[in-house]
Formats: sequence, structure tokens, C-alpha cells
Amino acid sequence: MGTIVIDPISRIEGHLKIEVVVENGVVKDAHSSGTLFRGFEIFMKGHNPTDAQHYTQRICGVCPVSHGVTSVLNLDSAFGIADKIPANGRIIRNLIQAGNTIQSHILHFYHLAALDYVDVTAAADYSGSDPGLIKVRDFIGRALAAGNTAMLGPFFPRYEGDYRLPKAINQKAVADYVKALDMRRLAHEMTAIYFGRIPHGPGLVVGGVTQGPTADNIQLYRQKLTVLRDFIDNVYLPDVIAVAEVYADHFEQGFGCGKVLSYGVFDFDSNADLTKRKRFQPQGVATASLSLSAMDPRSITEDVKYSRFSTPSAYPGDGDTKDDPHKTGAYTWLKAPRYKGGVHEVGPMPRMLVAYLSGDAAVKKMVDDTLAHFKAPPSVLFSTLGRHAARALECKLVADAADKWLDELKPGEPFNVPFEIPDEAEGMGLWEAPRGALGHWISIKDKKIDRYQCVVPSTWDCSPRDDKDQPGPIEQSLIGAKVKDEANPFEVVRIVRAYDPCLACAVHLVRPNGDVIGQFRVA
Ligand code: NFE
Ligand code: MG
Repeated sequence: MGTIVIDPISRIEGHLKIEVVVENGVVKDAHSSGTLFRGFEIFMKGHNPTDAQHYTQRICGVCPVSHGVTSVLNLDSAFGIADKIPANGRIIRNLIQAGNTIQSHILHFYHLAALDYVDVTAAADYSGSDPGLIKVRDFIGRALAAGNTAMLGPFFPRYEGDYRLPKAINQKAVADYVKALDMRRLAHEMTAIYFGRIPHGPGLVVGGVTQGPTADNIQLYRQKLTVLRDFIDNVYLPDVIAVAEVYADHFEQGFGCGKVLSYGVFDFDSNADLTKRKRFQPQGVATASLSLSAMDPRSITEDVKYSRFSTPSAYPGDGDTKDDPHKTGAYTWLKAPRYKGGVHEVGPMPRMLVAYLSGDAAVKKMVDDTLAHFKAPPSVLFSTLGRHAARALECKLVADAADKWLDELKPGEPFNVPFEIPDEAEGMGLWEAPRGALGHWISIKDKKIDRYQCVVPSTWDCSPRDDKDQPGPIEQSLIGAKVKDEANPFEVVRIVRAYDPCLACAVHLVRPNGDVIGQFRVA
């Protein structure tokens, strides 16, 4: 029996510590901890409500768009103008989000997850003409010649022993890893057409957006989107399938909590009630036994029994945040979001499953075709590979839809409406970030922020035990998992990274002293 501590485990901003106890090659216990405190919900108090979207965008450089949109939805509702958003404003918000979602999904597969499956050393004896592959080959060659593998970040250090792809597929994946960097730049440029820049753009405003459509900006967005759609269809999706074919046992790994939640995303109307809005990807709650039900935001709570906060467990609209770094028994800076007291996973797989069960024909076809290829039932979506496949399919779904949304823009027509800051009000914004359900709640007093609460995707997925001692989704995915080689715990990192955790988002809430860590490995 041994304990494995991986800290940090995420290849993206923020620190996630995963600790598992392994006995006879099986994970017996798991703890997920956010080791960072940031305090957004505390320092925003007393500020002008319209600043909220600029502050909350800074929660994360990976998904600032989602925090921005969620914040303006929250303020639209608090200011009483949620049903007044002009079509151009609604569609441009969707297009800004689409650009960021596409960028984030490509980032996740190639730059955050692929190196757990792809053996980058296959580039070492490459003799072809792909410029990206040549660059990686020469980079590795220089480091090996100098006898200095410390130069090899982000490729090393790494775990050894379970790289299974044939050399030609490894080499193609390395070439595509480099191409994906260019694709992400292109997606950022596309997002910035309407967002103003990326990250942390000025393009969103309460009541709509700051820049309207023109024939030129529509054409520019479409040009970039066309290149991205070609990459998604002909590179990203085939690469995910190629990896999945060789690692097919990963469809059996990482099941999780068996329940999912989606707030829905990409607005098709401006209903004042966010639970009634028609959205491209629908709102709902679903289970691994394929049942679907409506989502009621009043049933969301954040538990704090094991979280370093002294404020009580509460519905986020009534909730508050006060840090308590030395709280007995607490092991993380994440709260534990729950729905009707149950543990729920959020993310691309939950969104795709809710859309699938809601009868979305396009989603049903793409999911069924992929499952048929692997001769697998829909329940395998609850797995390491199911999460990767759902994310890749969603990337195509959103990119294809965004092209149609461009046709609905009307140059010359309004793209925002004026607003007034109310003396007192409450608001709620529900949306989906690339990593899952994102909610903001505001309470305004004397035209200032009295309380502001964010419940973020990685807070759901990386959550600790709740008030009833139920482990969070990632903790549940790990408990029971097989670990073949404790010195190279590929299973643990693959299970966790398939959720695409981002701790900068999740903690939004620096420990001066850090945790005492028994073992430390960068992987
Ligand atoms: Ni820091 Fe974020 C996304 C949000 S995640 S990336 O997507 O909201 O938890
Ligand atoms: Mg919060």
C-alpha cells in the first residue's frame, strides 16, 4: 500500500494536487485539493457592478470570455434588461464564446492531454519534411546532445512505459501538436474580432456588445473559422480517433459520479428567465442510465465542510465567502458544488449527453456514429476516452454552427441597449465555459456589489467531499481505478486530465506557506 501525490497535476494555470492511496494495484482512496487562494469574491465587494465582468474575466486567462459573458448575463438580469438584448448583441456574444471554446478544446487535446499518450521521442529520427516535426526533432536532439533533459520542457519529465502508438502515428501527432499552436492563435484572432483582444477583452457590455457587425468583420471571422473547421474535421477528430483505437481500454476507465449537469449555452432568444431560454446546447440534468430532467438553479448549493472557508454551505445566491486557512479537517480551497445534494460532473461530455438525451438530431448522429465505430454503448461517455471524444465532437458541432450564426448578423442594426445601475437588485448568470457549467450571482446594495459568487466548472469537477462526505466527481473517478505501475501512474493523470481541470478558475478565491508535500513530481 502506498500514497501517490501529484502536485501540480494540471498542465494549465493554477495548482491541483491529487493524492491517491493505492493497495494491490487499485486506488482505495483519493483526494483532490486546490492549493491556491485568490479572493475574487471578497475583493469585488463595494465595487461598481459594471466592473464585475472585467474583474471576473481575470479569474482565468484560458476562459475569460466565459466569465465575461456569464457576468454580463448576471448584470443583464440584475439591471432588468435581460429580455432587451438585441439579436446582434446576442449572436456576437455567441460568436465570441464559440471562438474561445474552439481554442480551448484544441488546447486541451494537443497541449494539455496528448503527451500522456503520444511518445514525443518518435520525432528524434524523423527524416521527412514537416516543418513542425523537424523543429521538435532538432529541439530534442540539442537537449540530448547537451545531456540536459531539463531543457526538454514541456515534453519532459514524463512517466515512462505506456506509450503504445505506432511510430508513424506518434510522428503525425507530434506534427499536429505544433500545427495546433497555429490553430489556437487563429482561434484567438477570430475571437478578438468581436472581443477586442484576448485574453480579457473589452467587447462585452451589459445590454449587449461594444462592437456591431459589418460586412468586413463577418467575412474576416468566416475566413478564420473555415481554416479551423478544416483542422477540426481533418486533423483533430482523426487524431482523437487514432489515439482512442490504440487506447480503447480507456473507455472502461474513470467512470465518475454518474450524474451530469449543463446550464446550456449559446442563446437563441433573450427570455428574461435563463432557465427558459432556448439555447443551442440545452440545459438539463442527466444520468449514466440515460435519464434526463430539467435543471432548477435553486437546487444548487456549495458545501464547505472540507473547504477552507468559515462562511456556511448555501445556495450561491445567498452565499458568501470568508477564508479560513487553518480550518480543521479542510483540505482544499475549492467549495463543493452540489445539485439537489448530489454529486454532478460538468463539461463537454455532460453538455453532449444532455443534448443527446434532449433529442438533438445532429448531436445524436455524431455521437451514435462514433460509438458505432467503437461498438460501444452511450454509457462509455462516462470514461477517460468518452470525455475526450465528446470534447472533440463538440468542437466540430460549435464550429459548424458558428458559420451559420454569421448569416444571422444584421450590419447597421442595434447591438446593445442602455442600462442604469439599480440601487438594490439581485442577479444570476448561467452559461457554459469550455470546461462546463459556469454560474455568477450578484447582490447589489447602494449601487455597489454587496455579494458576488462564482460557481465554476472545475469547482464542480475537482470538488472535495461535501457536507454528507460524498467525494467529488474526479475523486470518484479515481477510487477503484487500477494502477499498473505506481512509479508511473499514467492511469491517475489520464483520468484527471480528461476532465480538463483549471484551478485558476476553480479557486478564484496564495497560500503563503504552501502545503506539506510528501512527494513531488512534475508530470
Ligand atoms: Ni481557467 Fe474556466 C473554463 C471557467 S474552468 S478555464 O472553461 O469558468 O473551471
Ligand atoms: Mg465561488
